[in-house]
Amino acid sequence: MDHPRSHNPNASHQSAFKRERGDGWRNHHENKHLKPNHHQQRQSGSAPEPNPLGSQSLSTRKELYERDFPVYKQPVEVGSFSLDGERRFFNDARQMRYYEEPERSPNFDLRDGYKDRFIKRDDSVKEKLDHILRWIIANRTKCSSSATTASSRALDADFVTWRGHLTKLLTTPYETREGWLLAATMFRGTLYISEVETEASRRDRENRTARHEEMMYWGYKFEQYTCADEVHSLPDPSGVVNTNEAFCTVVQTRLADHRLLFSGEVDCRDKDPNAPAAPACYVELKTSAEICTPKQRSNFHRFKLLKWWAQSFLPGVPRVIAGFRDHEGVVVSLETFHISKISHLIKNEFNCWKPTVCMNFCCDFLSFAKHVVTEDNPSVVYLFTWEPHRDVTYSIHRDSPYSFLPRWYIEEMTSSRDSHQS
Ligand code: 0WD
Ligand code: CA
Repeated sequence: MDHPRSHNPNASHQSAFKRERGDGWRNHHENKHLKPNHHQQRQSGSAPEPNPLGSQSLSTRKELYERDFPVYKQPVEVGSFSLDGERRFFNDARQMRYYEEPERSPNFDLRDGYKDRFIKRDDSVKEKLDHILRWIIANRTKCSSSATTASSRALDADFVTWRGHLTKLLTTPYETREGWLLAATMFRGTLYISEVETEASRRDRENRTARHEEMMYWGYKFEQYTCADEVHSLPDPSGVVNTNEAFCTVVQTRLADHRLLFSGEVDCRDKDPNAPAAPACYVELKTSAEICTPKQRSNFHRFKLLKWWAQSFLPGVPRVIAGFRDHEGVVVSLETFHISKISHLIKNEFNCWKPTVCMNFCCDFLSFAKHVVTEDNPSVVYLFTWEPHRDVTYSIHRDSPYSFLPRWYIEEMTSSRDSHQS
């Protein structure tokens, strides 16, 4: 095992960088995580520009992030939206579903309906941040900064993104298989982060086996067995599974000094009207292969629980209900995992993941992004690239196909800001 370089585990710094009030991001060379590196250039519609600060990168070595848990404010739900069976946006909770506790040994057949009652979302369509942006426009007053005259900031957030993108950041120090590409653009003082599909992930998507395609359906079928459309109705497993439909929560929170506004898809809520307010009433549903050997249990703890924890911890969803299924897609048992207890559950696992490493890495990546992304311009994209066993690097792309903030969003945000100020 290698040792951390000059890492002081007692240091209580909350960010990879030293920030001097009013001076923006300085002294970044003092930071051990940021190091000179060969600047990775990527192809785009135009030639990438040289990085003005010289070549820099961010280490993903987990040893560097084993410090005190950073401040993570309790996430607050500021709104929600729905996508219908044709993927149309609605600024309401019409797609909310209610969890119905199944009986002890349910025997759900997850293969039922795959051939004849399944409408699959077209996952070659890249929606980027569009649904979140639609929600922002419909809810300007909820997320606008009050100090509009002093700054050009339009939103009360440093970052706007999908929860799923943050999940990828949280798990990066432990990921050994799949890299990522995250595009970042600054517009009116807020950084928007949107994923770009990697070549490897596109290849995987285009070459899925029939078995894999079918297994992707199983998770949605499990939702249909356990969720009702109305608070007083029951689940209807005879219906059609349509994966265009979604209910998404929008939450606001803060990680150290990063104010975050993000959205995540929520499976269902507790049907008890006295359940705590959202997001505490939400339930995440998962399916997983049944665990028969100590090796399978260890892998489940080391890999799957990391992803489950990261995904639900971020928006403050307190529990995951897992359906364990056999090889034929029949659910044989159910288990509830409380997010706040997962870190205790894994403590006996040798060399296991640590929540603090996940959160500190995410925090330092966001600091790195704030430091790198300097030009406030929706046609400039800073593309952050990561491959396992490498550092995070970036390249800059002007007027390229990576640009992702739609014209309708820029125009709406610009005109309503001007009308507020005049
Ligand atoms: O187009 C894209 N590249 C992306 C679109 C990337 C990531 C997300 N999205 C958006 C979609 O608009 C969707 O409504 O995903 C939304 C959900 O966002 P999220 O909550 O931030 O994503 P994540 O936490 O990764 O996944 C949550 C659930 C998944 O449930 P499980 O239990 O399997 O984790 O959202 C579904 C899936 O049911 N999901 C997606 N739905 C639509 N498009 C996608 C996706 N790309 N990925 C996961
Ligand atoms: Ca789920």
